[in-house]
Amino acid sequence: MIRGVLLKGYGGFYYVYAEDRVWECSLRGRFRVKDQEFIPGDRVKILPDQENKATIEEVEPRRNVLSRPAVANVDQAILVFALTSPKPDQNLLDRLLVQVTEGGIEPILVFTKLDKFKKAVLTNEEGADSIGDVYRNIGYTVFEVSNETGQGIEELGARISNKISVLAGPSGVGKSSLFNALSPGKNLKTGDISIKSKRGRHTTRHVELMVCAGGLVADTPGFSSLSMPIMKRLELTDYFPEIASRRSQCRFNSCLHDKEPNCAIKAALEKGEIYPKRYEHYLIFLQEVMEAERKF
Ligand SMILES: Nc1nc2c(ncn2[C@@H]2O[C@H](COP(=O)(O)OP(=O)(O)O)[C@@H](O)[C@H]2O)c(=O)[nH]1
Ligand SMILES: [Mg+2]
Ligand SMILES: [Zn+2]
Repeated sequence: MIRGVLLKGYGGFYYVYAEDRVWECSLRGRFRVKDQEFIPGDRVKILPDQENKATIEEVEPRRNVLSRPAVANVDQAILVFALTSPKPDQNLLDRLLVQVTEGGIEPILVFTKLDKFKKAVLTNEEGADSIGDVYRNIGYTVFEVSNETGQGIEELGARISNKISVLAGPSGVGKSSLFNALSPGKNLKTGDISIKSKRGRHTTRHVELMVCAGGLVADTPGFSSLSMPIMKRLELTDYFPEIASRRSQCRFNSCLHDKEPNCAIKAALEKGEIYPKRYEHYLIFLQEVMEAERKF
């Protein structure tokens, strides 16, 4: 038997990537009886039959599962935003960072269209850090790339090989272009926003993993907003590294870093050690988390 990864299910068959090629697989009868649902990313053992055909004999337990789109065993989420056109939506970016890390998945930030935006993106006043530096300083892994000139693509490719990744980010930022830049020769449609939006959100069902830069990558359709995961209000700081590292210095253990006295986070904010936008988003998300808490 050969170990492989399920890329997609389509038309009653499952397509499995193993030993550098794609196998068209059917299921063993016992799997059908169990009505087990297989999703891209599932690690399977297949028994080759003829040519490129095989049967799935075993499925390994999942390490994690991402929903919307459903992908199993995700090693990392590549959050894609453009440096310009469209301007990066930092609320959405911070929201995705919370969601992804809450799901136990490592985020990688990729800012595209570097060719269009050679100068640093100023966050506040002149001389402020570029958006890439903002997130690098907090401790995230950041790449700035151009899908046009290929700048930064090789370095990102090295981070993708031998891993299962999902691409997420709003539409128009260059996710499909990034996929193409990472795997020249296999063209994914780019810039087809009008065609895509006709099919709308239902395209999420057809998520598939594709071989890209020596790894497996799922290109997800664009989205514009997402709600906070259900959690306790005090847990939100777990997903803001710059708050998590300072919260033990607050006067109260239960400090929410909002209106409490002697708050180390507010002190750091005043000293310019925490980015105001990040803190602003923390407060917005805190409100959402508390509202969801009340409903339970
Ligand atoms: N100048 C420039 N244009 C880009 C870059 N990446 C994508 N684009 C353009 O941005 C538009 C949207 O790209 P697409 O890959 O379809 O975005 P998606 O909706 O995230 O998949 C297309 O017209 C691309 O040609 C880049 O790095 N530089
Ligand atoms: Mg696309
Ligand atoms: Zn505090």
